[in-house]
Amino acid sequence: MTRSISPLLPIVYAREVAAAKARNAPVVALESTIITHGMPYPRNVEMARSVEAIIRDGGAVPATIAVIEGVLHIGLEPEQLEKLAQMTDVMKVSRADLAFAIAERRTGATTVAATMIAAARANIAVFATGGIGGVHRGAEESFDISADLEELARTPVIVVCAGAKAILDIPKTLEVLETRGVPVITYDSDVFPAFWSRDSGLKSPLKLESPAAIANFQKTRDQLGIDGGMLIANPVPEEDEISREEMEIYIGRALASAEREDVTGKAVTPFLLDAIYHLTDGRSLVTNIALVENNARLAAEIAVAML
Ligand code: PSU
Ligand code: MN
Repeated sequence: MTRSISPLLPIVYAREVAAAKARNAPVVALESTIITHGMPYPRNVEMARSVEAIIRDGGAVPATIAVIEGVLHIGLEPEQLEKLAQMTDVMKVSRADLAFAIAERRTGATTVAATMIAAARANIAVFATGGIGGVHRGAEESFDISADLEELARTPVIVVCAGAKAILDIPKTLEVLETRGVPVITYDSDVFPAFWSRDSGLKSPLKLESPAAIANFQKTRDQLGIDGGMLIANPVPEEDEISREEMEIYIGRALASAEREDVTGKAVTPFLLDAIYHLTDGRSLVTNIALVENNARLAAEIAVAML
């Protein structure tokens, strides 16, 4: 581990990430909320390890990001990853509470928004995840819109995801991204994917067919001085998908129990994911793992293409 000499921010780079940065090798950031709040142990840590291995196979270096006892970690050593995956009282930190977790020496898992902030600070241009947060169904009443969308608008990181989960209002999510100037590019498909399903029923705003084209698009944005992030939607592989019609049934039931149990705020996304896991007898988790792995593969290719 390389302890940064900055007296300002407690930040630590994992050995592998520090070495990669020293030789200017491509690095792919990974979030940790998906580990602590998105999947049960031990499947969560198995997923985290396999995603890291896929990024290495793709010629890049993985940097899983988390706050551990007040220190911002850019890359976790294997024992740290294992320990985090087993913990049950980890904060879920987004833009609003990333600094809080550090200042109060807490342990926090970073969401897409907080991971983007940390990645940008560490000069990491590409980040792989499962699904982003978005505009929740019923947002016109609840005002529940993920801070991930605002972060995509302001922080220059390429986020590779499998679209937005159909537990969200996908049309409104795409509208907000358009308003905030975030390019939404579906990889090799005309339709925007819906996480577990390849097709959300909506046309993708933009489409690109190679990692080189994505890297070139980002270069052109830089040349124009356009800041902010971009979203790459990578449809789940066909053999792993669960159809939209089938998911819609489970989503309806999960949303109904969230309403019955009065779940609000940060607890909403983890609650729905867990409810759907049970409703599908664990099949949603198999799909979730497959799509994150698929995104890690593409993110490594993009990071390599950006060199
Ligand atoms: N999607 C998943 N699993 C997750 C999340 C999203 O399949 O764990 C997490 C991500 O970290 C995302 C966060 O940034 O949920 C969004 O939460 P909220 O809607 O509270 O902003
Ligand atoms: Mn929310």
